[in-house]
Amino acid sequence: MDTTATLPPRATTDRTHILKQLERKLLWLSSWMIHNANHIRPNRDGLKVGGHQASCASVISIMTALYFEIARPQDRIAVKPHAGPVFHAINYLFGRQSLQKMQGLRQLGGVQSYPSRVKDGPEVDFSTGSVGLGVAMTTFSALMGDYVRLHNLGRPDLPPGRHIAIAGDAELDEGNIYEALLEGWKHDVRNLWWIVDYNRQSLDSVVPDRLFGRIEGLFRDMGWNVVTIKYGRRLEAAFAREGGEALRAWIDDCPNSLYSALTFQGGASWRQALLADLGRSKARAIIDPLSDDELGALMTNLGGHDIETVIDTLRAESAGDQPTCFIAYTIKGMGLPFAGHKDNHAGLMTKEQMEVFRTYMGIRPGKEWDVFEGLDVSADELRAFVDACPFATPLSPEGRAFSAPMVPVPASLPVPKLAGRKMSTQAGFGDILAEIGRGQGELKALAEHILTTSPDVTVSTNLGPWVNRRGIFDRHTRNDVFRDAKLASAQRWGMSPKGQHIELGIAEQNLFLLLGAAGLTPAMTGARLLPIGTVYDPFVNRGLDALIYACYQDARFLLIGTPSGLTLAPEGGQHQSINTPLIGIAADRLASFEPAYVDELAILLRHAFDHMQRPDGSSVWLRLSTRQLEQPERALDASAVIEGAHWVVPPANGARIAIAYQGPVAPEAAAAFADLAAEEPGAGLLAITSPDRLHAGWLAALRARRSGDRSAMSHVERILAPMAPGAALVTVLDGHPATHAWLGSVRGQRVVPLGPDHFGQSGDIPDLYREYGIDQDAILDACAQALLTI
Ligand SMILES: Cc1ncc(C[n+]2csc(CCOP(=O)(O)OP(=O)(O)O)c2C)c(N)n1
Ligand SMILES: [Mg+2]
Repeated sequence: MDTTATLPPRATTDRTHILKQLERKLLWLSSWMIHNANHIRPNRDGLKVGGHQASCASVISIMTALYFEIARPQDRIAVKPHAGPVFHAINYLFGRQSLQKMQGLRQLGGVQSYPSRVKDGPEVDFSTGSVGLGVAMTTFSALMGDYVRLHNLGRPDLPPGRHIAIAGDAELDEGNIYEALLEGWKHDVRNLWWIVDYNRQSLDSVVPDRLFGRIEGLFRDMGWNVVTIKYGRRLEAAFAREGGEALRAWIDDCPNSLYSALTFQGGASWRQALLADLGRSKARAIIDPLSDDELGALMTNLGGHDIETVIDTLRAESAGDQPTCFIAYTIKGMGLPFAGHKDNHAGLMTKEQMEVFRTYMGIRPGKEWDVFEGLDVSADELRAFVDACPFATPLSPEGRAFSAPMVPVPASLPVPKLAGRKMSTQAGFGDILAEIGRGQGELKALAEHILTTSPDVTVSTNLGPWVNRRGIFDRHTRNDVFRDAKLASAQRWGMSPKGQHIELGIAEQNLFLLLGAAGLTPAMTGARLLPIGTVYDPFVNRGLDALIYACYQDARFLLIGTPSGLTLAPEGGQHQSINTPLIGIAADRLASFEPAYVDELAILLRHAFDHMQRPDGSSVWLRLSTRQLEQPERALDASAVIEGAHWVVPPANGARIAIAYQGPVAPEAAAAFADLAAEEPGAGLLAITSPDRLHAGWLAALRARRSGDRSAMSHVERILAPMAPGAALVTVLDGHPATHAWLGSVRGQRVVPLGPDHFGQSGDIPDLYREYGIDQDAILDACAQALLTI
C-alpha cells in the first residue's frame, strides 16, 4: 500500500501511479461506505447493517484495472455480490453515482447491499447476490449477444462487447456454474471472461488447496483458456534472484490456511516461518535485509494485487474471443487490519481501527466522501484521467440501458378449430405457436422476434412443430443427419445461425438463466426478443432460484409449465407439481395463469406477448396440461380471463353457493355443478384463470382504498359481488388448496378449498382425483358441507 498520501501533489504523474491512487481511493470509499452504514448512521432497530470490507479489499486492484483501463463501454460486467460498494465507488468516480445513495448503502433508497439492476439503476448490467448465478448468467448473455447479432436484430451502431464476470472463488462451488460451462461449450460461446478473485476464502472457511487444480482442468476441458495471475512484480523479481527459486517453492507449497494466517499475523511471523524452512538456504539473502513490514509486503505481493500485472495479463488476452478464466491470487481484506484472517468475511473495522486507517489514508474528518482527498495527484489530473479512460465513454446517448420498440401483437392469435374437438392446453399451445411460426401476414414480425428454448423437453412440451418451421439456432450451420439420410422423423432439426430455438440440456437452471439473458436483450442490445421457455411444471422448482433471479432483474419472458399437477397422472408420481400455483402467486414480476380450455389459452397467450413488452408489464407463466378436454364453443370476456376469473354460469343475486375451479379439473367441477344446481338453482360456476392476478388485484384495491381512493374495486370483488354476504365457495384445482383459500377473505365468505396437499403416486385420472379428493364426489361432498354450515 502506498503511504504517500500526505505528500503534496506531484507535478507530473504516470498512468500506473494514477491507477494506484484510484485503488487507494476505492479501498477507502468502499471501507468508509460500509463503516458509515454501520457506525456513523443512526441505527433505529438495533439490527446489524453489515457489509463486506474484506471482500471489497480483495478485489480492488482487479476492478481498478478492469474499469479504468481494460473494459470498453460495450462490455457487460457482473460484479461479485460483496464487491457492490467497490462498484458503486467506481461509478461515483465516473460521476454516475450520487453521494446520497452512497451514504444510504443498505438503506431504503440507497444503494443495495449487492448490485441490483432494478434498484440501483442502469449502470448495473447484472444483478448479483445469489452466488454463482451472476457468473453463469454472463454465459447466456454472451450467447444472446451472438443470437441478436446473427439475426440482425440489434443496434447496428453497437460494437460487440465482452461479457465479464468478476467472481468470488467460492462461487465456483455452485453447481450452476458447471451446468453453464457445459452448456456454453455446446453452444461454442465466445467473448466471455470470468475473473476469479482467488482469495482462497469463502464465508466460513479457507478453500482447500487442491480444489483449484481440479477446477482449472475442468475449464480447459470445456475449451476455455485459463490464465493464472499468481505473483506480483516484486515477488517475481525476488524469485529471479539467487535463492529465489527456493522462496517460490516455499510459497507454492504453503497451504492456503497457513498463508492466510501468516498474512494476518504480519512480518515477524513470516520471518519465523520462512527461516524455519529456509534458514540454511540462499533465500536468506532476500529475506534478511528486509524489515518485518517490508517482508510482510513482499510475501503478500500476489498477482491480483499488482495492478500492473493484472493489466498486462488482461490486455494480453484482449485480442481473441476464446472464453477465458483468469485466476487472480488475492488476499481477503488486503490493506485492512483483518487481512487474511479466516473469520473476516463479515468483519468490520472498529471505530478505533477506522481512525488509524483514516490517518493512514490521509483523509481529514469531514472530507471522507471527497473524491480528491488524500491523494497525491491533482484534482484536474485525476478528473482528466478518469474521463479519458475507455469505459467512461457513454455507451450511447441513452446510457447503458437501451430500449427497443414493441413488436406489434395482433388483436387475436390464430386459434385451431375447437368446436366439438378434444384438446389439451399443451396441444393448443403447440398448435398456436406452430401457426405463428408460419409467419404469415400480421404474424410475421411476431414470429421473427420469438425465441424458444427448452431443457430437453422440446418435443414433449409440443414445441416440435414450431421448431420444424423456424429451425434450431447454432453459430455454425449443421445439417440434420436423419433428414439428409432420408430417415423418417417428425422432427426436422437443422441448425443454423438463423434458427430460433435454443436446445438446452436438461439442467433447468440454465433454462432460467437463458430466459433471463434473452429477456434482457432490449436493455442490453436494443433488440426486442420474445423468449418462450417450456419446462415440465414440477421442474420449475429445480430452477426456482434462477427463475426468481431472472425476474428480479426484470427480464421479460414467457414460461410454459407443462404438464402439471396430478393430471399428468401415469407419467409419474414424482413429477406432480402441487406447489407451483402458490409460487405463481408469490413470485414478484411474474404473472401466472392456468387456463382450462384452449380459447382461454389463446387470450392469455396473446396477453403474454403484449404484457411482457410493456414497461409496467412482467414476465408471464402459463401452467398447462396434457389432459384433453372437450372444447366449448362460447364467447369469452377476454379482460375477465386476463384479470383472473369469469363466470361460466353466473350466480343469481344473493346466491348461497358457487363452485370455483381452475385448470383441467373443469369437467369434474362442471359435473358437480350440474348436480348442485338441481338443488340450489341460484348457484354459480366460476372459472379461475389466475389466482395470482386475482390476488394481486385484490391487494391493490385494498391498498388504494387505504390511501383514500374509496371507489377502488378489484376484479375478484366485482365477480363475487352478486353472492350473498355469507355465501360459500367450494374451490378446486389440481394444486395446493391454499391457492384459493384466501378467497373467503375478499367478502367475508367461507371457502371449502379442494386440491391435493400430498402427491407422489402414479395412477389414472379417475383414481388420482378420487384419492386426492378433487373428483366430482369430493366436490359435491364439499358443497354439502359448505351448505350445512351456512
Ligand atoms: C446461493 C448463495 N448461498 C450462500 C450465500 C451466502 N454467502 C454470501 S458470500 C458467501 C461466500 C462467498 O465467498 P467468495 O465467493 O469466495 O467471495 P469473497 O471471498 O470474495 O467474499 C456466502 C456463502 C449467498 N449469497 N448465495
Ligand atoms: Mg473468496
